Amino acid sequence: MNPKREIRNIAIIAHVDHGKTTLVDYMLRQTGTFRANQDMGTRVMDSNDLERERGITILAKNTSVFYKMSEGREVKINIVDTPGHADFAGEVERTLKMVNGVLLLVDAAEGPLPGTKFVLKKSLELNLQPIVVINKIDRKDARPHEVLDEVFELFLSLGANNQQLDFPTIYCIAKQGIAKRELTDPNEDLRPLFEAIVAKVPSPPSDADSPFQMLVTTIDYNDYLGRLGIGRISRGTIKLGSPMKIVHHDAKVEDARVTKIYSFEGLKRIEVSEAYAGDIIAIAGMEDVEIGETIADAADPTPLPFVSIEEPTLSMNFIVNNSPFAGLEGKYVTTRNLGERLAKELRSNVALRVELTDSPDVFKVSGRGELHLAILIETMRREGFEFQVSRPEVIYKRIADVLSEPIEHVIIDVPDEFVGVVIENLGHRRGEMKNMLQVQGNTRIEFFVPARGLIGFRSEFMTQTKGTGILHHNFQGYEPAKGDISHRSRGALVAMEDGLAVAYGMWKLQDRSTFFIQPGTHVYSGMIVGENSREHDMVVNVCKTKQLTNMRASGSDEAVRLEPPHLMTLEQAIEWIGDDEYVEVTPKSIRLRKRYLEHNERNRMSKKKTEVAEV
Ligand SMILES: Nc1nc2c(ncn2[C@@H]2O[C@H](COP(=O)(O)OP(=O)(O)OP(=O)(O)O)[C@@H](O)[C@H]2O)c(=O)[nH]1
Ligand SMILES: [Mg+2]
Repeated sequence: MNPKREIRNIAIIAHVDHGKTTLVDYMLRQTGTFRANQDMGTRVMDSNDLERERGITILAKNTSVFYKMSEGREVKINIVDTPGHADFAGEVERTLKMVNGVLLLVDAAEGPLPGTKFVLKKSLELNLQPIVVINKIDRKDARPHEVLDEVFELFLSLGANNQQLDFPTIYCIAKQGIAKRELTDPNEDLRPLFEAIVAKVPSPPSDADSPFQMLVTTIDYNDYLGRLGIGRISRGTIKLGSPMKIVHHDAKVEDARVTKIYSFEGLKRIEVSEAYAGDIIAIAGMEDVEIGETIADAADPTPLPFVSIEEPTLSMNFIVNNSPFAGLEGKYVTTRNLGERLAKELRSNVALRVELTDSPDVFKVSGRGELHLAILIETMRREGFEFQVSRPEVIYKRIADVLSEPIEHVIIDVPDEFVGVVIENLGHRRGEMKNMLQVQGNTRIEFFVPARGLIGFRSEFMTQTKGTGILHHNFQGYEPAKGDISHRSRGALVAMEDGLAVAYGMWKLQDRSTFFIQPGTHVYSGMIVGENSREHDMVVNVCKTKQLTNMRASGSDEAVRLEPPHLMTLEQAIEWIGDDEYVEVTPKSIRLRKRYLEHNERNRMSKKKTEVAEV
C-alpha cells in the first residue's frame, strides 16, 4: 500500500439527462474496469430497478478508476455520479462534501437549465474546482459556442470569483467516450478529460499522520456486513480493528469497532486493511452511524461540519390502509410496519422528513417534490407494503411574518404554435412569465410558478403540446403566498356498492365519464372508478349486470363496446386526487378512493364543509 498514491475526488453534476451516467460508463471502460470486448451494458451506475426502468439516476453513487497519465504516473480518481432530477437534489448537496472538484456537464443543445444552476451554485458555495464539460456535441442541433457563453453568464450571475470563472472547458460526446480540448481536435477518447481532472482538480488533503477523521456522507447496506458508512477520509489513517468513536448529531460520542474497510475500484468494493487521508472508503461495523456524523480516532473525537440540506417543499400523509381490501395484497400493513419502514428511510434519505400526527395511523412525510415521494412509495410497494396516501400539499412557511410558499423556476421549450396555450395554462396557475426567447426553432419561456400550481401540470402540458413540449423546473425559493389555484375541474365517479365491475354496467355510463378501471376489477363502495365529465362527483353502479330476462331480447353482447380505460400510474393518481380522496397503494394495485366511503357520511361531511364556507 502506498499512502502517497495520488488521488482526485470528483462529482459529476448536471441538469437531468445531460449525460452524467453515460460519461461514467466510458470512464470505466477506458481505464480497464471492463475488458475491451466485455458487454457491460449502458449506464451501469444506474443499478437499481427503478433507475433502470425510468432511465434516471435517483441515488448518488461512488465508483473509482485508475488513470495512467501519459508520463506513466497512475492516479486514482474517485467519482460520484449524482442524480440530475430536481427532486433528488438533496443527494447532490450531501455528496459534494466528499469531493474537491466537479465536472459540470451541460448539454450542447439545451444549454444550462434550472438543474445546472442549482448544482453549480452548491459547488461554488463549497469552493469546488469546476471543469465545464459541454456534452453531446454530436447532436444535430448542438450550439457549443453559444452554450459555453451561457455557462459563463451563469457563473457570473452566481457570483463566481475570478479563479472559478477561469474554468477549463472540455467538449464531449459521452455516448462515444470522446473528449476534446477544442471542437476541432481529432481526439477519439476521454484522455483530455482525464488530464484536465488530474491537472485542475486539487488533490485532497493527504495528512495521513494526524488522528483519523471522516465525515459520513452516504450510508449503504450490505447483506453480510450491515450498515456501511461512506465518506472521504479528512485526515489520518484507519486500520482494521482501530479503536474509533462515532460523534453523533446530538454530540454524544460512542465507541465503535472497524470490522471491514472497503475501497472503491470500478464497480466493486475491495476489502483493504488500511486506508489513508484523501481516499473515499466504506467502513463496516458501525450500526448506529448516520449521514452527517463523524467517525474519528478514539483519542481525538472532533466532529466535522456537515452541509445543511435544503428543506422539503412538499408533504403527503402516509396512512395505514383502512379500505375494505386492506391486507389482501400486502405483506406489511400495520402502523408499526409503516412507522419502522419510514424511520429506516430517514437514515439514508437525507432530504426526507417524517412527522407523527394527531392520529397514530397517519404519518406526514415531506420531501423535495412529487417524484421524490413517488419513488419512495413505489419502492415500498415493491417491498410488500400496503398503505394509502393523501393529496400532496406544499409546505408553507412564515418568513418575516408573511405567509410564504415555494416557488419553482420553470423553463419550457415548445414549438411556437403552443406558446399561447402554455402561457394561458400557467397564468391560471399563478405563473409569472420572466423571459421568452427563441432556441433552435422552439420558443423557450421562463416562469416563476408556485409549486402548488405545478401539481398536475405536466400531464396537461403534454396533452396540450401534443407531446412536443419539454418542461424543466427547479426550486427557486419562498415568496409571499399567491392566491387560490383551482384544482381538478371534474368530479369523481364513485362505486355505489362492493362487487365486480362488469362491462354492461360500465357501458351504460361511459358517455358521461372516463373509467380508471377495466371490467372484471373488484371494487368497493366509495372507491373511485373514473372521472365524471362534469364538476360534481357521481355515485355509479358499475357492477350492474343485464337483467336475465333481457338477455335474448336485446340482442348479443356486441353492443357492449367500451372505450379503453385510463389506467393511472402512481404519479398520475397522486396528481389527480383531491383533498377528500386517497390513493390506495398495494404491491398489486393502485386504487383511488373517497376518504369517506359511506355515501351518506360523505355527503354529510361535504355539506358541513359548504356550511363552513358560507359563514
Ligand atoms: N447524442 C448524445 N446523447 C447522449 C450523449 N451522452 C448521453 N446521451 C444520452 O442522453 C440520455 C441521458 O443520459 P444519462 O447518462 O442517463 O444522463 P444523466 O445525466 O445521467 O441523467 P440523470 O442521472 O437522470 O440526471 C441517454 O439517452 C444517453 O444515451 C452524447 O454525447 N450525445
Ligand atoms: Mg444519471
